[in-house]
Amino acid sequence: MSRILPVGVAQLGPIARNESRQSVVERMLDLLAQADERGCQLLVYPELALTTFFPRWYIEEQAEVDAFFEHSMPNPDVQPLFDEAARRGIGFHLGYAELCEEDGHTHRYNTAILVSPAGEIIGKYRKIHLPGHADNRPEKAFQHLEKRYFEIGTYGFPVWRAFDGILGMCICNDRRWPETYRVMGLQGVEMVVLGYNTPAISPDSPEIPNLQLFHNHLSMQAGAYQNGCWVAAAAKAGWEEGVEHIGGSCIIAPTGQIVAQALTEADELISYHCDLDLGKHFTQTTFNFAAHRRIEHYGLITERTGAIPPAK
Ligand code: ING
Repeated sequence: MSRILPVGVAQLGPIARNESRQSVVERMLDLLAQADERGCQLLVYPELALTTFFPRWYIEEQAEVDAFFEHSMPNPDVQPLFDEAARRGIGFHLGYAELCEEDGHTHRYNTAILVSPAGEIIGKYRKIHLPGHADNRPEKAFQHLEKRYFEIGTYGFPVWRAFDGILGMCICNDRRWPETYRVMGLQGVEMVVLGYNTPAISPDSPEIPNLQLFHNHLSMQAGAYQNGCWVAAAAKAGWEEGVEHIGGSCIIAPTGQIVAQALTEADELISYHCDLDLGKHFTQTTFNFAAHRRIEHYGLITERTGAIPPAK
């Protein structure tokens, strides 16, 4: 008997800098209601889903920066989402900026949580691959300052037994790195859920136009196929504070095929009834790690950070 998990992906359109969390949560509740009508048991919201993508700006005042962070989770702004999701018996993934006090210090992470249908936080992930730069580059049309605002995640890439399967999380740029999926694949992950905020034109390579949507799907389709897992990815999309973010929210099967994809750059729900046993066609054959991997030849992957070409 296959384990079918009905999954929804809630793409969000632009969030203005001055849009309140209450307004965003209202939009999220509308997508939750749509997901319920489709029988979804899990709903995936984007990265940094509660505010505008503030790392596009160089902000000097720490108090101004910290206004984009959640100082506790849940909190009064998001409690209506937790309550309504639990009332409907739907679990969800939520990305947000986490400010926390740990070991006597304040820390800030780009974080995502997995919440059970009963409204309990099952797991937390903190973004590891922080793109962009920490220094101010005012000459750029827009910046990407995640290295300024967030610390590197502290949890690695864990997975959790939940929703009758094995689920993992990553965040945005993490999805471009094969190591992300493989570390979870080596823990038997059956579905990776994630959110992203991706400018349509990369500020670092504007000369490469029109490839962001292709690279977005390429990375996740490869990760899904090579690890025999589902990928459910929610974009924050559209023209947000003068920067166009790609949409392309999608659900990808362990075959690597996109089985559902958003059509717009606005708030939009996509969904699919995911067979969590589908991955076995690959993890028990082509990608039977135990039978085929040769770790004695992979040492450079963890011994070396940057590429070192041969001397001559
Ligand atoms: N955003 C982008 C992402 O990885 C980026 C950063 C854009 C990297 C384009 C490379 C090319 O999708 C976040 N938030 O990581």
